Amino acid sequence: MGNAYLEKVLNDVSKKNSNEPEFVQAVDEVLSTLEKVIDKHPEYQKIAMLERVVEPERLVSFRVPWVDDKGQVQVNRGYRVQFNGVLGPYKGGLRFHPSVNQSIMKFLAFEQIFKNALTCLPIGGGKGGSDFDPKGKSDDEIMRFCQSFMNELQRHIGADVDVPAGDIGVGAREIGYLFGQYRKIKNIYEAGVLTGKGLDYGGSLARKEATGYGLIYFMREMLKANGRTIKGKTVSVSGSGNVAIYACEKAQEYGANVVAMSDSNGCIYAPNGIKLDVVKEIKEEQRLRIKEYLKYDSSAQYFETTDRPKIWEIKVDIALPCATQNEIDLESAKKLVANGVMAVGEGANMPTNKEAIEYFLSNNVLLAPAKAANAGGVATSALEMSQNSMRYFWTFDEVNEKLDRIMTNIFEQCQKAAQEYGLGTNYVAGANIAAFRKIAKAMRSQGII
Ligand code: NDP
Ligand code: 2IT
Repeated sequence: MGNAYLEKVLNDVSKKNSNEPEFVQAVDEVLSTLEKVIDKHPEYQKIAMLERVVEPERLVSFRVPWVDDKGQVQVNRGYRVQFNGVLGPYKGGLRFHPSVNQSIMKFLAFEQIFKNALTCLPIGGGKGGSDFDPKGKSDDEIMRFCQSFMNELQRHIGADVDVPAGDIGVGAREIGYLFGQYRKIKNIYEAGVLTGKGLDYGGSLARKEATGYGLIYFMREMLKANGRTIKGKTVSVSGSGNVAIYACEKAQEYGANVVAMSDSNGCIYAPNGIKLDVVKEIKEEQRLRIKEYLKYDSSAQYFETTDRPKIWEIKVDIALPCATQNEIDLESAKKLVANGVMAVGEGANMPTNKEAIEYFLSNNVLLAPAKAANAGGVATSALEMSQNSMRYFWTFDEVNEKLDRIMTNIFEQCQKAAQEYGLGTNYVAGANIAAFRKIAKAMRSQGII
């Protein structure tokens, strides 16, 4: 890094958080693209702009005891990170997955600040979750866990304070149990305290589809700006959860041939095109493994995950990582490039590690960065908050049109910032610069807090 101030802050972050590799990675990825912006603003050092941006405003960690179906008490750890509230109430999802720890929570909350800034809606950055593993749990166990989690979380959230939503392992079912418990404890119908709610009690139409659809809207704009289209392209989508399913749906609608999807156990390859209704039935209804897909499509093949996901070895024009962080490393990136990949769209948060990002960019692969490309989910959450405030709701088409406009605008911001700084089609840097400028400006206006 050419800027001494940036270098110092990054070194300090690495030292202070040496046991938080994902968090340090996320900070490094942002700071390493901000050199020219920081050069332009020497005054930032005196007001410790970067030191403040990398330090969470608040972080809570709490005990979550719950009783399993056998009557045994289990204990998990819950978190909420309220990273930066300069642009609005803290906003970001809850992740329930055994891998959750403070490093993962902080990296996700940090990314969320920038993503939320790009939406141009009034939302700050936060994230939370637990190391609870929802796999194999009964519906009753999920409910008891969510209730216990909310017993503590309710002290820290509110429609104008901090508004959680879903993420890995947290969907409409979990949000329903969380909302019910919040309402019971607080004795208030505060619809805007959570987003991703069911449509029958304050949820927004198109929120379920928003992250996946938004990713494809961003991809459409990125390809258009480079004289290409999605139509007729071969696509792989990792994961088979909320983001993956609706990215697949919109890509298919745009005329792509989606040939592969996955879960943590392995991937399916369906050269004739994924039958999405089957995936929805397996994942949204039955909550089973993706391998079950073979029962419904005799031309499909299944590859078990070993040391790294097999899905990136499949030849495609467009790869859409929609599962989890660091799912594409340098080795996988090399396979994708060798197979002629033209574009990568990050539906998951930080799915591509730093070496893989650099490899894609230096091989002229168009890369749609997570902070920008998957912002459709949180943007539509903010639209859910608006509807709740108005005590009104918009139709599916109204929300979807707003989402499309927001994603198009996010792409334009990334493109403009990249052009302004002579970075060509490096939308990774473009996204970071556009978001950082907005956050820094607001932080300066609000004084040293
Ligand atoms: P879901 O829980 O609905 O689905 C997650 C999918 O990813 C599942 O197929 C899961 O497989 C797979 N997966 C999760 N962890 C791993 C892992 N460690 N290794 C391999 N596969 C894994 O989550 P979402 O679809 O909501 O989230 C997916 C990604 O998108 C996450 O990175 C999330 O942060 C990001 N995101 C989500 C948004 C949203 O609105 N939901 C918004 C923006 C980003 P398995 O079932 O086997 O665990
Ligand atoms: O990573 C994300 O942006 C999300 N999980 C969605 C957050 C939200 O508040 O809708």
